[in-house]
Amino acid sequence: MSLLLRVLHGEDSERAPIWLMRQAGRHLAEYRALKEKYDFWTLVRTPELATEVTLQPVRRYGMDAAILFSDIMTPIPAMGVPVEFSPGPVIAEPIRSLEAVRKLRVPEVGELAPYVGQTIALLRRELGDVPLIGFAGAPLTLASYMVEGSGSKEFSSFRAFLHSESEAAHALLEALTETTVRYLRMQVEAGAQVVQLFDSWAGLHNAETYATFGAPYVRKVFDALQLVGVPRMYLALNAAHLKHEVVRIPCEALSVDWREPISSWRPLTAARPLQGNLDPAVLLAAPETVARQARRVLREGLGAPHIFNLGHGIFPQTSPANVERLVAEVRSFNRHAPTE
Ligand code: 1CP
Repeated sequence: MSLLLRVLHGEDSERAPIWLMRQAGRHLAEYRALKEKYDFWTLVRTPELATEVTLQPVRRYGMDAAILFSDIMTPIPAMGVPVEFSPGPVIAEPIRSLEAVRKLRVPEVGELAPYVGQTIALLRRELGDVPLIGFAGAPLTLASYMVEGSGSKEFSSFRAFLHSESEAAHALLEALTETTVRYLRMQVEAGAQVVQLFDSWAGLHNAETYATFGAPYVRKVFDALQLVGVPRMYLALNAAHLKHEVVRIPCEALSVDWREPISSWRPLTAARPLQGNLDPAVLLAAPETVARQARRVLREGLGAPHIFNLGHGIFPQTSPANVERLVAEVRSFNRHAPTE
C-alpha cells in the first residue's frame, strides 16, 4: 500500500508523505504554457489535458499523491447554474431566494461532469502506485459562491442570506450535499483512492452559524461516503475558532491551515492523522528558511500520523526550486529518529 494510504489508515510512518494543495497550476511553467493555449474550463473538461496537468507536479517533484486537476465549482453547471472563471468562479445570476433554489437540479450521476470520471480513469493508468486524491467543495463553501456570485473578502450577501433566508439556505445546502455525494461516489468508482472536502470559507462564520449551516452537511457527505470505504480528508480554512466542531467531523484526516501549529490541534484529535501545515508564504523565502520551517512543521507532527502539506494552496509566484528543496527536506526527515 502506498505511503499516503498507510498513514491515512493510521500508521505513524518513518517518513511523512508529502503533496501540496494546488500543486498543479500556475507556479509551474509547463502549466502556464498549456494555459496560453487553453482556458481553464477547457483544461478541466478535456480528459487528456486535465490528466497532463495533474501529472505535471508528480513528474517534476515525485509527490506522494496526485490531486485531480479540477475545481470545486465543476459539478455546479449540471445543477443549472453556469459558472465562468475570471480567474476565480463567477456566477452571473446568483441564487438569492427559495424560488431560485427550487429551480436547481440535483443531477443524476451520469450528468455530473462525466469528463471527470474519464480523467480519473486515464490518471489511474498513468499513476501506477501513486494514489489519486479526488475532491469536492464542502456544501457551505459552494453555497458561498452560488449566493455571492463570486469570491469575496467578507461574503456579506451570503452571510446575510443565511440569516434572512434560512429556509432557502438549508434547501440550497441539501441540494449541494446530495450533488456532492453523487459526485464524490462517481470519482471513487472511477478510481480516486482518497477524497478531500475543501471548506475554504468555513472560517467566516462563528461557531453557532457553522454548527447550523456548515458541519451538519459535511457530516452528511462523509456519512454517505463511509460506505464507499475510501479515506476522507477535510480542510476547514481559518477555522481555529471552530476547532471543537471541526474535530467532531467523521473523517480519517483533518487538514490544518498554517495559523496555529499542529500541536494546538493534537490534544483534540488523539491519534487521527493530521495534514499540513506549512505557511505557503514560507515557499517565497530563501531555501534555508524553507528547510528550517519545514523541519519545524515536521517536528510538530511527531508522535502521531502526519501528512506533510501546506496550510493552503501554493502561491503562483513560488519557485519550483523551493518546492524541490521542501520535498527533499521532508524526504530526509526520519520521524522515528529525528535529529535536532
Ligand atoms: O493541485 C491542483 O491540481 C489544484 C486543483 C484545484 C483545486 C483543488 C483548483 C484549480 N481549484 C481547486 C479547489 C478550489 N477552487 C478551492 C478550494 C481550495 C482553496 O481554498 O484553494 C476554491 C476556494 C476554489 C475557487 C477558485 N477557483 C478560486 C479562488 C477564488 C477566490 O474566491 O479566492 C480560483 C482562482 C479558481 C480557479 C482555479 N482553480 C484551479 C486553478 C489552477 C485556478 C486558476 C485558473 C488559472 O490558471 O487562471
